[in-house]
Amino acid sequence: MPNLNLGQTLDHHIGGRSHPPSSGEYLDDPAPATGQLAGRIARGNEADVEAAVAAAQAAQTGPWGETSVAERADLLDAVADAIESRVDEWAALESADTGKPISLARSIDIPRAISNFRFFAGAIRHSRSDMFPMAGALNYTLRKPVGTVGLITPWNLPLYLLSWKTAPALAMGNTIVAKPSEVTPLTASALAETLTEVGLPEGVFNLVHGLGPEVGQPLVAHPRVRGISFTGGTATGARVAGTAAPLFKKLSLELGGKNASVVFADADLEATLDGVTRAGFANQGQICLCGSRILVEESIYDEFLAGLVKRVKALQVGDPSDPATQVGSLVGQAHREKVESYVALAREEGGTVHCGGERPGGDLAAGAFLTPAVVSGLGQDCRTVQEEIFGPVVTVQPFADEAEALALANGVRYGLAASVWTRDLARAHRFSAALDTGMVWVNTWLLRDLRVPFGGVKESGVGREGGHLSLEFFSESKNVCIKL
Ligand code: TXE
Repeated sequence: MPNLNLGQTLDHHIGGRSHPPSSGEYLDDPAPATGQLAGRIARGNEADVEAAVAAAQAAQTGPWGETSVAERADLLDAVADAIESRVDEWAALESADTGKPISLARSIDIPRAISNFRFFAGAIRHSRSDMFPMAGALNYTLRKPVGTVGLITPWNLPLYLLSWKTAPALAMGNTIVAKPSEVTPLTASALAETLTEVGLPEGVFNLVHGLGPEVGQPLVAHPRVRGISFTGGTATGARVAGTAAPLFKKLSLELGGKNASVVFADADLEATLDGVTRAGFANQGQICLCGSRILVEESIYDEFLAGLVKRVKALQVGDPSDPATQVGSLVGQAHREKVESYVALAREEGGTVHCGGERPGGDLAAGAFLTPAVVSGLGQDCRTVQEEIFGPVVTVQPFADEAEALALANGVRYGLAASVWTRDLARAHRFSAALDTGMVWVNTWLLRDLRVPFGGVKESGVGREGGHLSLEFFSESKNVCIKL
């Protein structure tokens, strides 16, 4: 059984077993809510990446290459069962490593990781392939694994996002070198152990811990890694793309967002206030999909702003391990400082901070906590409105009509998601179609079906994950034409 305790020293996982770092060095992994050590991780380097890629390459040509769809689907189900049998322990580990409320890890992160494995097991069991008859010949399409793929994941939803890539990559028969965020590495190691335990052949899933430039970069640059699936910041994504593109790798980039929640005067006010508050502050605002720009129709602006501030002040900031906590710690001290700098910037830019942006004292003083902030009075060109803060800070802006709402919503360099709040059905359709984003929610937020396309436009990324799109990304289609 994987060790789900805090305070471990974690090596890489290469070739089905624990693999100490060739540097002999380890990195501290602090628990953000307490400042105490959550664990220590191997400090990987290029030699470790080389060892992991070699193990993955060897596995690709071994028995794994011969597994049937049914066998791979059963393995994915077995992973789901193994995680499900200890949900509370996985959730406690994730919560301690990230600072997120245990209620969130228990209701979203871990159940979603389980669903990711079950979903892709089902997806391949029911998958079909194309056949194109033509005059005197028949074409059919085979889907082959890409080969060894690199999965690079961030700190905000560690197991959720790693499983979202691992499950389809395994489903299609690839071998993996995973590089989780050095800030939140614990559940990735537990996943590696679980995969080995349920019978995944050695070398199929390899994990190299460490820093982005020391592990992520050589992984992206490795010529035998044929695909890279990356979720993280836009600046890092640009570096990843710059390295991978000349090597002609398959590349999926899920990057940042600065998403609008657009509130029309005809919306159901109470339900909208609840939904928009959740969209702004779930996971301390550290979700790429968070609605951090709230646009409100002028006629209800004052009433809406007052209702929002009231709700945000009532959010319970506290110890993430307390089930009643709604807002936990940010992921670390450095990130908190970055978010605080944006609260200061908002004031410099002439904004009004109605609540939040402060460090709570008492029992929370040692952690990276920040009270949730609502800012108004900023113009569209302000950096606070334009740049991704990735923390518990929302801006509120009024708009006069639909045209202005659209201009504000689309007027940023990101284009990941948006939510639209209205009871006018025609407007909901019209406005959703006009938004320059990869995803739109109407009268809801983060309602996810694993079959739907997930991803963004503009600087929010390239490519889509989800359902058959993930299966297509992690496979190469090959056409066979037979003359009859
Ligand atoms: O992301 P990074 P960070 C955004 C958010 C946040 C910012 C920075 O704005 O404030 O990104 O967060 C690895 N080659 N998002 O620093 O650095 C790194 O080790 C290859 C949005 O965590 O992009 C980690 O495993 N890999 C996002 C992963 O890339 C490299 C969620 C992401 O780290 C690398 C998190 C390199 N040169 C942050 N440098 C979302 N869209 O969900 C780093 N890495």
